[in-house]
Amino acid sequence: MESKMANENEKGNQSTDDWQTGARSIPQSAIRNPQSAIRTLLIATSNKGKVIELASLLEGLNCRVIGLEDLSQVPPPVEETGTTFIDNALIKADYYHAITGLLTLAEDSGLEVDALDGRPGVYSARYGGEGLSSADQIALLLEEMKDVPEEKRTARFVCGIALVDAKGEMAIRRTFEGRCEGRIAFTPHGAGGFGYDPIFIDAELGRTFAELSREEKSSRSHRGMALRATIKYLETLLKG
Ligand code: ITT
Repeated sequence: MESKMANENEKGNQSTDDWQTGARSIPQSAIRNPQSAIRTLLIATSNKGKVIELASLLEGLNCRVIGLEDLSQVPPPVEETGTTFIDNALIKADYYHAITGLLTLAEDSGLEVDALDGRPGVYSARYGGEGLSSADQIALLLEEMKDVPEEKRTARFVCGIALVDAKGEMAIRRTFEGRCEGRIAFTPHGAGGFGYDPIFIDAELGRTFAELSREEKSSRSHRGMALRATIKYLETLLKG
């Protein structure tokens, strides 16, 4: 497993009073008091495909998992200005933690294609311009790759996860990374997953991510790998 962990420094300082969570999710006291907020985990992503994959793997944890939609006011997205997946995951986790005061998990991920010098990389969500559908992005990528032979179609999915929290005066900032090697198909295959899944062929299984069951994808994927390392850390954090 190629996961790594890093300790970081201080947290953001935006007021937690500006934002509230919906009645069905967290009591107000949980937001304003970091001690009681420790057992609510905010998954800070607006990508529904990610939420489905993350939530099912986090089920066994001794905490309440909520998403951005459980906040009564969903904060506007933060600009992802980092040059690495880890940088961007930290930007998002810091931002949503500063707003809510909750233990926050954010994730940044994408596809690195060797024949395109690592593109779309951290720009995977915005590849081809803001608002393009996944189907359009796939068509664009296949067009860019149309003259690239099979042996040069190597690629990988990379996922950076950041966990941010505060325990009393102590700031917690941890990061985890996962990778999955594969290659870009000539045409899309499969109906599962999301994003670039229909054109990413897993190097070991020889099928696209969109052809895998949810369990198979989790066991192989960049996100599953990074999340398993995150969960190990969370199990200790939530005990203490
Ligand atoms: P948040 O920032 O709200 O989490 P986002 O979709 O903008 O959502 P990213 O900036 O991390 O997320 O972009 C990741 C993009 O990379 C995502 O939109 C997909 O196009 C692609 N991607 C990441 N993981 C993937 C996966 O498992 N399968 C297919 N495509 C994936």
